[in-house]
Amino acid sequence: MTNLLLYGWNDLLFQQKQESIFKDCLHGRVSLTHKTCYQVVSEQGQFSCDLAGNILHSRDASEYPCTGDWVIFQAIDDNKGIILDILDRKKTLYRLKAGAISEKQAIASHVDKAFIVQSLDNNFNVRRIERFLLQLADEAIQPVLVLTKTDLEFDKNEVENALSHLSHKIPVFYTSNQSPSSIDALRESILPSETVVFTGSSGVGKSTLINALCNDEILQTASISDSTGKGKHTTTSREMVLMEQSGILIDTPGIKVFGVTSDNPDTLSEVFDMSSFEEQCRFKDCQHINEKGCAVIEAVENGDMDKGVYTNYLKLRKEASHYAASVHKKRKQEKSFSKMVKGIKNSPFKKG
Ligand SMILES: Nc1nc2c(ncn2[C@@H]2O[C@H](COP(=O)(O)OP(=O)(O)O)[C@@H](O)[C@H]2O)c(=O)[nH]1
Ligand SMILES: [Mg+2]
Ligand SMILES: [Zn+2]
Repeated sequence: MTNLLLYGWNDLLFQQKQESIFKDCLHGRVSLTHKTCYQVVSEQGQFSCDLAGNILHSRDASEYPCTGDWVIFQAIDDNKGIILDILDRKKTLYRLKAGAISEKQAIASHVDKAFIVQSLDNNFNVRRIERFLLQLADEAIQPVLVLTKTDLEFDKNEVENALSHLSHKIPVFYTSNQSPSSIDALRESILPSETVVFTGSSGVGKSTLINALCNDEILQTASISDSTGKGKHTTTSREMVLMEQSGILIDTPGIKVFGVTSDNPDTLSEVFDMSSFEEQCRFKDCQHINEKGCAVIEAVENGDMDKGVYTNYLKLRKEASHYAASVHKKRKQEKSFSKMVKGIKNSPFKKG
């Protein structure tokens, strides 16, 4: 029998299950997502599950289960089942769905920490780290920066300088698959029954890292394809694995663009340490673009704030407000549509 406590099952989740009309069915955690087919780890073993019609038709795709979700399911045989309910999500890593303007995609749920993985060969990018920090802050997921491939050539001073405005806020680990002690240090940072999601571009070494942390070749990794050093043929499906009986690790496929779905201005100003400046702006509603008496612009001009940080702040703010406006518009349309449907239902011309 699988011990779900190792996978993070707790009293709070148990209480929630009791409130479901399906409380007498089995429960488990989604360990792999493939379209609308889900692998679920339960006390009775692994089940491959489909979604029940009520979930499939009544929910937005962003509310379908994702890896890490806790679900209630009905077993139909020894290894197949139907998901009937999803326990309340918390600490979910979302991204803007590719090609969409107001649709979120859930990547992993019930996540305590996110390892933002970047490799030191050619993948290190501070602007991308800031983007992740914003996305994680909204869900109160603890960020950790993991810089891989230290065995390859890189300029440590340059990296440290680029991170100077962030290193007091997030732990930074330097790792190499050729340095067991660097992997041990990372392993020690993961608490028992804590869930960690690994994010980052394809080829940075996420799967290699997970295998090293588990001392096992659980996940498939890529082989270096050519002289550019970029990996090829990497993971295509997310996977959740247990680390030596303590700690749950979730791998994600390399996502090229991680569009923000944050719509909370306070998070943005917190992530970019803006509040101390903002308080000194002459106007309360200062947008920090070209206003007179703007303390933020002043800070950029006199070097108290890095220009690259400021530019990225504006860029992400624009993205976030674009997302928020699109969501608002969509909700308004949905409301007026349901009003119209109600109107038809109440019409005296409605057929018996
Ligand atoms: N030199 C070096 N190569 C690494 C390291 N970690 C991973 N790699 C290589 O980078 C490639 C991509 O690794 P993989 O784990 O598949 O990346 P993923 O796409 O992020 O999961 C593989 O060829 C790995 O062998 C490292 O620490 N140093
Ligand atoms: Mg991988
Ligand atoms: Zn201002």
